[in-house]
Formats: sequence, structure tokens, C-alpha cells
Amino acid sequence: MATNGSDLSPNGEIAESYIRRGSLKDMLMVPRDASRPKSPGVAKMSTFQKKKIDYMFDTLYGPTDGDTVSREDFWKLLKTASTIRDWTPMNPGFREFQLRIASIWAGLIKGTLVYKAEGNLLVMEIKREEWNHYWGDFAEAAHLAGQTWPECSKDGRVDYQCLKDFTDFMFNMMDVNGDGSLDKKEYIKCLAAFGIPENDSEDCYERILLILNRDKTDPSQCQLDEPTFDKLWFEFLTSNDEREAGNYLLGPSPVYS
Ligand SMILES: [Ca+2]
Repeated sequence: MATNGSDLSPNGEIAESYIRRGSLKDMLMVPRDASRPKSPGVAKMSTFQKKKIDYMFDTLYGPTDGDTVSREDFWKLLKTASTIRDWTPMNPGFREFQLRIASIWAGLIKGTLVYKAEGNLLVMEIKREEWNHYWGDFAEAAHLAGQTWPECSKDGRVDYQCLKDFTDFMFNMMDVNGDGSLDKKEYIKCLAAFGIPENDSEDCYERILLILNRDKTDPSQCQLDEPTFDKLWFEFLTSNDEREAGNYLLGPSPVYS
């Protein structure tokens, strides 16, 4: 069985060259002093936030060595999406997702270059330490933007556009029937592909709906559509309030146990 994105498609070499072109171009755009963080982003996260960020790192990418996401680790998302959507490499949706993953990976690599130690700029991987700095700065930028999606980091060196693309990618991956909202069956199927047991994901889905209903004046209008999904994803990334629904979006992270 194939183990990475380039093995999953007869056109894998196209997407791979797309990544390489994007990464080289991106590297040339990184300022010369960008190899060292001026203020460690990880210090800008609470313990609660950091646990969620670590959980996302492990759950979505399952890095082979535990602390470094390689391109192959990231591209396992394509295999996961294929499992959820029952796609073969010949499906048009597969090809679309392949290109989107390539673009998002290039964006993440560009963003985390800012946090790499001197001498590691050519390493096309994301280490857990870089990941934590990245999300710490994101949390700070979100706070400065009034708890909304920020366009870039406080110092302007990290562009967060790829995160919006990633959120859209995740929603489309989960919305199997394409009706614009996530039902319980879709949510459970998606989380199962990331190794979350059905009883846990069912519990999380019901908690999310319960909290969303609590906050709605008309519960019948409550659904997990894409704008709501965006809001929940943002809460997962930035919230310090354990009562918010977004904390449960990716399943029962260790902070709830
Ligand atoms: Ca749906």
C-alpha cells in the first residue's frame, strides 16, 4: 500500500515539483535575519493552548519520529482524505486535494522557516519546537486582531493565508455528501480516519452541538456549516476557555481527560 502522497497518484511528480518550486521561491523571500526567532512564540501560549497544539501535531500528522513532520508525514493527509471520501487516484476530487495539500505544505514550510535554527533553512521539515513557536505567534496575532483570524504575525514575517486554506480543506474533506454541513456520521467517519474511537468522537460531536445550541436563540438553525466550522477551528487554536465548543473539534485531546 502506498505510504505517501507522491505514491498515491500517477501524477504525483507534478505536485512534488510544485512544492519544490514553491519552497525555493519562498526561501528567497525570507529576510536574512529570519533564521532566529526574536521572541519565542511558544511563550505566548497557555498550557491549555499548547496541549491542544501538540495534540493537533500528533493527531493530524502522526510524525514518524514523534517530533518532526516531514513532507511524507504531511502528505498522509491525502491518503486519509482518500479513505474518508472513498477516492481512487483517478478521481477528480483526489487531484484537486493533491494540489491543495501541496499549496498548504508550501505555506506552512514558508511560515516555519522564520523559526528554524541557523543552518537549517534548507530542511523541508517542521519540528515540534518550530510548530509551537508558529502557533504561539498566531495566538498573539489573533489576540491583537481582536480574537479574529489574523492575516500575518505581529512582525509581519509570517503570512497565515495557508491556514484559511487548510481550514477550508478540512471542512471539504469532512463534508462527504457535499451538502455544506457536517452531520454526526461524517464527523465520526473523519475522526476515525485519524484514529479517534467512535464513542469519543460521538461524545465530542454532541458536546459541540450542545454548546452551539446553548448559544443560539433558535436551536433549530444550529448546524455545523463551514462558517461555524471556521469559528470552531479558531477556538481550538486560540481559546483558553475550556467551555468553548471548538476545543472538541478534533476529538478528546488530553486536556479533557
Ligand atoms: Ca455533509
